[in-house]
Amino acid sequence: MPGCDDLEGRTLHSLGLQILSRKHVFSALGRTPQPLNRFEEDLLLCDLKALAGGKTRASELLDEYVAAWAVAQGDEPGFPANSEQEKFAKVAVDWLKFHEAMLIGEIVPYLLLYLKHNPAAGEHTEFKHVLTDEYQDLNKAEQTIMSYLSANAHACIVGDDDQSIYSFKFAHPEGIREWHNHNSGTNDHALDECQRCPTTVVEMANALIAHNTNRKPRVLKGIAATLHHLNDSRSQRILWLLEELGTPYEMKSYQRNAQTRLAPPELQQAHPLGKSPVITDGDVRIAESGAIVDYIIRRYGKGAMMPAPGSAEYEAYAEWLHYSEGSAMLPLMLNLYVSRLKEAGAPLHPRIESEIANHLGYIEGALGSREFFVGPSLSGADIQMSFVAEVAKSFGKLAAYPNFAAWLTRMHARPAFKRSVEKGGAYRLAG
Ligand SMILES: N[C@@H](CCC(=O)N[C@@H](CS)C(=O)NCC(=O)O)C(=O)O
Repeated sequence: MPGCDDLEGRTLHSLGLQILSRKHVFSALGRTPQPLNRFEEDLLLCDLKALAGGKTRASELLDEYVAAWAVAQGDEPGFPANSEQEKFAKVAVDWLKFHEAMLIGEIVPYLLLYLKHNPAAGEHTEFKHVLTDEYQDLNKAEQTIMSYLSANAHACIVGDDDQSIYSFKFAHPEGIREWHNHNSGTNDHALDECQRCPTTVVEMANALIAHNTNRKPRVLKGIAATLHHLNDSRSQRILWLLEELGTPYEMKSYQRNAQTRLAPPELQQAHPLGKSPVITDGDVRIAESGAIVDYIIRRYGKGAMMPAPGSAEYEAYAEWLHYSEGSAMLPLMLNLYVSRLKEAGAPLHPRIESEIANHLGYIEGALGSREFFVGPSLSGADIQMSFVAEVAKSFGKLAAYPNFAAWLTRMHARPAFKRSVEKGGAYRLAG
């Protein structure tokens, strides 16, 4: 990408040290940005202990001196709060000047001091783009530095005032909330969708952050879909798909009635048809396997498990997604139901048998020696066609179609399929 070699990522301290090391900055501040080592700090404390009334007090006062600028939440470094601190700070700074040294904790306040009192300095226009990450964790003085450095640049701040964890370092999360007030024309991009955690975790986070004070109310969304899974059913393939993608998901289990094999009435709360699979995902609710496979892959697949739209392979992929339930399952389901009629169903069987043979023969030929239905790797087409093969096998009809049978064995050997069976409960069609 053009210009990417000019990008630099660094901490504010290292940037500060670099700027303070410039000759013109040195002559403006009169301080040498040579960080004082820990063991050298001991010498300073020894020299100042008489003034402070003991070495321990000297150490405390030194800490107070470097923290003062951050504690005060001001944009002026130092801010001694009382005469003891003021006297100590003055002598400490003289000592540091004499020894041509600087405390690490002075780098940021001195950078601020320099930028504030030298508005015409080149550093104010040095950068074209300034991107600050975790803005909510900077204290006010650090945020002021970033606004000086980006006043003439494109500024981008990234952060979340709900996640400010550095209160002990005087972080100023208000800075991100108030950014609009000081920067007209700001473009806000909300990142309200959690890409990592399932919905329950996000709901817990929402409940927790609702207690934060002074926040702008907003609700995080989880991106996980919920699969309403009926044991021993077509929804097994959706579980398998979710396991293949490794995307977070939630599963609500429903058990078939042991006698009737029908789904329990609760499934109607997920979808009026009362059948499985159903997925719910925010405002989305889908109750048809092919459409579910298509949605999940587009929504969570990050380009995997489907051919590029517009390609010839994509058309074949879409055809298999529809074909499975739209055509291939019909004679297999008729076989299931008509068999229950025993003798009464006999006149229908020849047509059912020939249609089953028609479809399985077609699938066998289309699959040929291919490893997968479409393209060089597993796709939604394989997921969607698996139930056809499983049901055909359960009727003892798959062995006559060796390509399709071997393909099913390969699919069932996949670790994600095995995981889906562990998660979904006993699946009679897996055998
Ligand atoms: N074509 C639909 C069929 C859905 C369907 O019939 N699911 C069956 C499970 S394999 C079901 O829920 N049966 C229970 C019932 O009808 O009570 C799909 O593929 O999603």
